[in-house]
Amino acid sequence: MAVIVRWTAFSLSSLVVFPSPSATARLSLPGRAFSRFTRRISLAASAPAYPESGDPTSSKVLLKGMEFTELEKWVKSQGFRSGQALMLWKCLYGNNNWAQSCDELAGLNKEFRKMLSENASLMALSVKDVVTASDGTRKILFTLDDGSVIETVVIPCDRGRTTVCVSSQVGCAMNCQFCYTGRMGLRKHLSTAEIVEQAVFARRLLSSEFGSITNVVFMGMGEPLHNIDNVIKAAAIMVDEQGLHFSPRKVAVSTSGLVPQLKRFLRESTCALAVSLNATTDEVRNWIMPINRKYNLSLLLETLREELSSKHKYKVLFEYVMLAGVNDSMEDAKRLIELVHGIPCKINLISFNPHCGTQFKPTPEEKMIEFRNVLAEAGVVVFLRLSRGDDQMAACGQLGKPGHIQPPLLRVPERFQMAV
Ligand SMILES: *[C@@H]1O[C@H](CO)[C@@H](O)[C@H](O)[C@H]1NC(C)=O
Ligand SMILES: *[C@@H]1O[C@H](CO)[C@@H](O)[C@H](O)[C@H]1NC(C)=O
Ligand SMILES: *[C@@H]1O[C@H](CO)[C@@H](O)[C@H](O)[C@H]1NC(C)=O
Ligand SMILES: CC(=O)N[C@H]1CO[C@H](CO)[C@@H](O)[C@@H]1O
Ligand code: SF4
Repeated sequence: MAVIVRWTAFSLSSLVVFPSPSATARLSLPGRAFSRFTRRISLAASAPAYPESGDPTSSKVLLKGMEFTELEKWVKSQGFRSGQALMLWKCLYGNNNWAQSCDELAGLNKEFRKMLSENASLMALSVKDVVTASDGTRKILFTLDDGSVIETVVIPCDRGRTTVCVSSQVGCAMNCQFCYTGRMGLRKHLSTAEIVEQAVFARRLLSSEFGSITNVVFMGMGEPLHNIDNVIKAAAIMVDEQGLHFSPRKVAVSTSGLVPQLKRFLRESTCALAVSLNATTDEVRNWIMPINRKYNLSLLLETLREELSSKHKYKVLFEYVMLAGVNDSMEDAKRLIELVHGIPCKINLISFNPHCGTQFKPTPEEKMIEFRNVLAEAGVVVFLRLSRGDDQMAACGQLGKPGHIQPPLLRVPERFQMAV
């Protein structure tokens, strides 16, 4: 695909030759960190990089699939102390550690390391490639055990905020009409370890360059709440205070609106929820987000209104991608105000990223600003998010590579024939 070709291959040598001065100052062991990546990436280019993670018949325990209490239980069952479990946890997730192999578990007792090398696996994914967009956005491609490929995007931002956008599935079943990943259909759910590893690896690879990676959004490939067990667990591991220690407010799971799962998420997880609204009428939403045929707008919003009334200070984030002639009229702005009335929320207005083969066009910037102003004047908390990385296909919601067999594009409602 032409747009993909514009990604420049991630050049490790340039990274080593020109590390930013602040990065060198901040990281205590820059040489060590970089040399690990060199090895990792060059190995990925040849054969199986980490055989222990590539063998599906292996009986090894996947360490990153466990919350701390489970890890502790397992470590004890192997005859070691819980203090050792905590040290291991810190090796896996602590700053400037992010251990990927037993060689990197310096400081752990020798017996314990031997047991781990025999019985545990530290890696759940192999890195295939890392590519850089012109705006600095990084895309990391990982290979799974079965050979399928997932993508993780790291988006640096000013003001010391860097976001990693993680995938939760290979492909996606939701068939949103604007979405590139949706064109793949669902191939499989990612395990907890595969989800956690994306965030750990992003920190390991890019902390020295970008500073701390502070935010996680589940907005890569897949509908996270379709894989809710693994997603809730992965999010819990990410916010563990002894480990990765992301703030729960800064780990956001983004859903297209699976209502029963959304309810469960709000009850069981401390992390943030984002809901892709993207339309203000069932007619439009049924078309661009077919999940709406199962869980319609009023059910979705009523559920949020009920669930959030008891959660103090909790705000849901609504994502609203603006499509020229489809959902960007001033009537839409007014309907949107009505729809979110009584729900503690923020609204992100996002400019649409055109990609190959899409039927939609982005709303012009002036019109987005006008739309924003209507909402703001009504007292709605609203942000404009102009897209990043769009020339590189790295923005969230357009990851993946559609195969030859694609889910059907839905019939365009009569009224919108002009818009597409
Ligand atoms: C690996 O696990 C098995 C089964 O629990 C145990 O018998 C064995 O001793 C472990 N290996 C090491 C080196 O501790
Ligand atoms: C939305 O869904 C609910 C529950 O399935 C149903 O009772 C209601 O009639 C639907 N509303 C509309 C406008 O279709
Ligand atoms: C809808 O919302 C999701 C999540 O924010 C986003 O990825 C997608 O591109 C949106 N698109 C449209 C057109 O609704
Ligand atoms: C739901 C709906 O009617 N949406 C509107 C979206 O915006 C276009 C043009 O700006 C209108 O024509 C649609 O009616
Ligand atoms: S926007 Fe999200 S939920 Fe919809 S098809 Fe794409 S990945 Fe799936």
